[in-house]
Amino acid sequence: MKPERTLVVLKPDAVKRGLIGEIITRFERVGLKLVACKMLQVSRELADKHYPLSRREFIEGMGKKTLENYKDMGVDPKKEMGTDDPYEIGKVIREWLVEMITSGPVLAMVWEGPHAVELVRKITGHTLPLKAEPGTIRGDFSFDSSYLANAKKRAIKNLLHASGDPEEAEYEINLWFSKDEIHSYERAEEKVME
Ligand code: IDP
Ligand code: MG
Repeated sequence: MKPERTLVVLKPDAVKRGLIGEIITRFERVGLKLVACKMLQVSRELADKHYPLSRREFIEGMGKKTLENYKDMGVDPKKEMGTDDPYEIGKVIREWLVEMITSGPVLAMVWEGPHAVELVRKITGHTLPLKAEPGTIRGDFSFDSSYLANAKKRAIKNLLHASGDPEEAEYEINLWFSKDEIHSYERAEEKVME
């Protein structure tokens, strides 16, 4: 099986809370290989490309997650956000996201291994930390929800970004890293797990 690669970005809330080591450890101990890593201040241009307005299903998906969270909590989306259209809600959230990811330094990484995309998402946990299982990064280190975030007109503080599928991973790795920033080496587990 060809090893997969996936992009992980520790967002400013993770960096500022001193959770870099804790988060890296979780990916390392499962057997994933860190093949690229850098700290950077994200520009508006990179943020716009990372959260592309043209990806309608992504924008709408964020709106849908918000609507689900509101339904669970008995909140009227029209009262809270002025609309119940998932695309319109998604566009507003995307702007908050761009503000958040450019608000301080982030740590961008590429992790490699079999099923890397799925494995990283599993360890990361649900988008809404309130819904994320204990044992996942988001479930263990945050309690944020759409309700709390939207009331303060900010993005959900869920500590990290992780590519959603292999196609997204390929696009994002090319966007964040040049070829010569991605390294190749062997981890001891590779022999044991053969
Ligand atoms: P993901 O990070 O789990 O892949 P996406 O649906 O891709 O989740 O959303 C991207 C980011 O947008 C989330 O990580 C979160 O920071 C933010 N976000 C998603 N839904 C909401 C919301 O309802 N309010 C505020 N921010 C949100
Ligand atoms: Mg996503």
